[in-house]
Amino acid sequence: MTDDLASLAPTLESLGWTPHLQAWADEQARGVPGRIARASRGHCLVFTAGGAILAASSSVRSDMGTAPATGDFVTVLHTDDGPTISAVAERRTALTRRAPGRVPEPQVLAANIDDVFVMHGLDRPVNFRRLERQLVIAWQSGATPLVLLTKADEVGHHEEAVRSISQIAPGVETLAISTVTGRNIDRIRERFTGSRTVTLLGLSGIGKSTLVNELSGGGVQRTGQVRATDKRGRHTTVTRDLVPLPDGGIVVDTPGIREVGLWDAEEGLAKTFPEIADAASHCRFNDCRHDREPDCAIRTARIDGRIPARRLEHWTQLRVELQYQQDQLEEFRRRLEAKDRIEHERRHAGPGRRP
Ligand SMILES: Nc1nc2c(ncn2[C@@H]2O[C@H](COP(=O)(O)OP(=O)(O)OP(=O)(O)O)[C@@H](O)[C@H]2O)c(=O)[nH]1
Ligand SMILES: [Mg+2]
Ligand SMILES: [Zn+2]
Repeated sequence: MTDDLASLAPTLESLGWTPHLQAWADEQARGVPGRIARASRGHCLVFTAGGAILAASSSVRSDMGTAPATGDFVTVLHTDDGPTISAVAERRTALTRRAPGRVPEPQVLAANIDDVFVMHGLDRPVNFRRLERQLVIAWQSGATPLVLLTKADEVGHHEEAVRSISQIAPGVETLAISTVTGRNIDRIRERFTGSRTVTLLGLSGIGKSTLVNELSGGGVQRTGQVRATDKRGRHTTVTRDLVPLPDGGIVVDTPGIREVGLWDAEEGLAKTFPEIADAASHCRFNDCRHDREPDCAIRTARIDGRIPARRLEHWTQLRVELQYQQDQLEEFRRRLEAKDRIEHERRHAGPGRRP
């Protein structure tokens, strides 16, 4: 059960605490160091040298503009109102998506991670577009993506799926795994050493928590059956939990996510579509729109068949999405500023000057 997380007592070193972080914590004047095991609205479960503690985090939200996320290194201050997160250390890496909803803002799914396991169930057809989106945010995070095809025991021929994914995920290791037969579980286990932190990403019901339990050798995380009719998961996991493994390494279990909105992901996009990014750098014009411009390397590569039409179409759509996002953010900021200005003027205009 997930509540077992609070009973774990990993050392700060095993969680990745470094002399560099210690120097940072010392600068914070007060507060005990720790790493966030689970971030919820308003409070976080934090692993500290003295065990796991529940700390309020609302003040940080307003003071620093950084909402603490699972995996963050923090300091916790014991105040009259109880433990409160007083500071969040700069993130080494962060898996970030656009938060669902109308307001353009980022949401950090996991911080200070080394690998992102992008997971798909072999019990249903692989959705290439979803996979590419996940790879964009995985690459953008600064961590290394790896594709895991789960439930290999349920299908006879997974070689074909692995092959087709290798084609659309160049440079990304792809493994078919099964927690039932143990296929490739040792290969995965090998990655978990020291304080190496891996986060899982994928739809509900594909076996994320089952893998966590397999790696941790116990039932740390609750798992749930998928619906037999359409293989849909039941959103069993509802929090992002940092689980230290007994033999080293740390895994972040996450709730299944369907919507992978991009947030500031130009670099991740280029790494996910390297053949297109490479061609783009050879266009005659720096601001080539890859439309009717002369000497457009992308168009040439497309005609030569070096860039598949489906890939180019998806890349183009994702670029448009990023641009739209940027425009929306600027518009949003402009409106906020205007609102602040009106507010400011209203406060500073004396009563006599009111119309
Ligand atoms: N056959 C087979 N079933 C598996 C495997 N891994 C997980 N399952 C089953 O898939 C179902 C869903 O597993 P979970 O681990 O709860 O899935 P999850 O990705 O954590 O789902 P959410 O928490 O809802 O996001 C359970 O019934 C598991 O027993 C596998 O390798 N093979
Ligand atoms: Mg789960
Ligand atoms: Zn071009």
